[in-house]
Amino acid sequence: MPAIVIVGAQWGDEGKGKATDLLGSRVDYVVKPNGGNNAGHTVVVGGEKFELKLLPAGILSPNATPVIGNGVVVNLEALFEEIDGLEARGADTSRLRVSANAHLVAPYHQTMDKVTERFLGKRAIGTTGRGIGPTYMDKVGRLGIRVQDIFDESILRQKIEGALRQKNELLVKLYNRRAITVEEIAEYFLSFCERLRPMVVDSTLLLNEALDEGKVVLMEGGQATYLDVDHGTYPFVTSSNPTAGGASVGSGIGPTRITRSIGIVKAYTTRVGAGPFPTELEDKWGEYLQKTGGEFGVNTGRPRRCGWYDAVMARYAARINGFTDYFLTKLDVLTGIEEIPVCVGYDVDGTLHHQMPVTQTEFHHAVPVYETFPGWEEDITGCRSLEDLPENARAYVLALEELSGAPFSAIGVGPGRDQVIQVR
Ligand code: 2SA
Ligand code: GDP
Ligand code: MG
Repeated sequence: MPAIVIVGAQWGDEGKGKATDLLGSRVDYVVKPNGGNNAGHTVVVGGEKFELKLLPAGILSPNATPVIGNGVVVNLEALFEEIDGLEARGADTSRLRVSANAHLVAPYHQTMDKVTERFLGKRAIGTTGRGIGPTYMDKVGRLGIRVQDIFDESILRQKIEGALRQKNELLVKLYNRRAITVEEIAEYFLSFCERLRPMVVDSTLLLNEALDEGKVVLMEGGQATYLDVDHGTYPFVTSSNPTAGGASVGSGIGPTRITRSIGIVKAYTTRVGAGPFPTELEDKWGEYLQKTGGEFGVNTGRPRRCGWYDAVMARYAARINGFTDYFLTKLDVLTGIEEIPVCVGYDVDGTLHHQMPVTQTEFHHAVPVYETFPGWEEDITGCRSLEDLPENARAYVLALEELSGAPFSAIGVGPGRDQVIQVR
């Protein structure tokens, strides 16, 4: 009954989509437990590039059933747009199941997201503008609208009315926008009923029964540990729990059933959006990593900030998520760099830290302490075993493993499905 969870160990875009795809042929269900269409997962199959947003990347695994879990916030317009796009390219999306308890993103959530960011000014989070934060706010504030609600028109209208009362106050009085009517929102949601109905299930029953039958369930976390609203660089985070514990809540699979927790970590670090980033490079190396690694948002196209590998962050992520192993990705991007610095600790106002500092202020003041490793020139994209790697690349990988708090079980050497070194 193995339930496996995949978690981003940094600020996202570590290659979780590829990792899911890699495991896809060995799993029966792939469930997305958190986030929404703020995610962006790239999978390259046979040279063809697929970009998944709201759908789990597991939708591309022909034998797996993809599930949108209860912890996800669903934009129905985006959902059907994505389904249609995939179908047009020949993918089969007919197995997709959606939790009756997942919350829905309404058009007013997107408005609130954008307006709030504008009002925050210099303190803006740099959200994706997809309405994710406001939808989770309504969920926790008990003003949310769930998938199941749109199949009961009278309940739907009552809920919309409750949600709009407070929103319209804000929109009209504070944000100088027009009031939204119950009718327009009800109409919007009801227009999706017919298409959505056959997909809606009790996803916790489906997944737990599958585990009872000995099937393999993969939980595909969106975003990442440092974007977690509890464990990340708050307030510069998303509004869900993209960590292993959050995957349990967001899919209804009890923690005792999770047998493997895989951290996905890039051989360097990137971040999109605002917030502290100790190893960020604002020099030619930052530009080099961005260009060579193709570091641009899948969803918004925003350039990603780039920096060296941060082992302090990796150790913290291993602790928070109880990682059993790591997939190291994008090692090939470092090819050609003469000397590769790795952050092994922080100097915070004169004090050396080997673990994450406790406070936000300390993390903002953290100056990386680097250890430097010799680079390699050889093309490694064709390597398929540790022995195939040039000596310096192998030494770099082994050093990172030693510093990161969990063993490396796979190493990515290119975006393709087969460009991977299986270590164990
Ligand atoms: P939000 O929209 O409320 O979740 O934004 C809050 C913060 O979370 C960050 N965030 C992300 N960071 C990296 N990748 C994400 N997905 C896309 C991708 C991003 C894109 O895969 O490239 O296309 O821009 C993602 N989603 C949310 C966000 O930048 C804020 O810092
Ligand atoms: P996710 O959000 O964690 O799924 O990651 P994204 O898809 O947003 O970004 C990761 C990017 O790196 C994608 O363009 C992948 O195709 C690419 N990628 C994944 N693994 C590797 C790797 O080992 N090498 C290279 N060069 N690219 C990779
Ligand atoms: Mg991404």
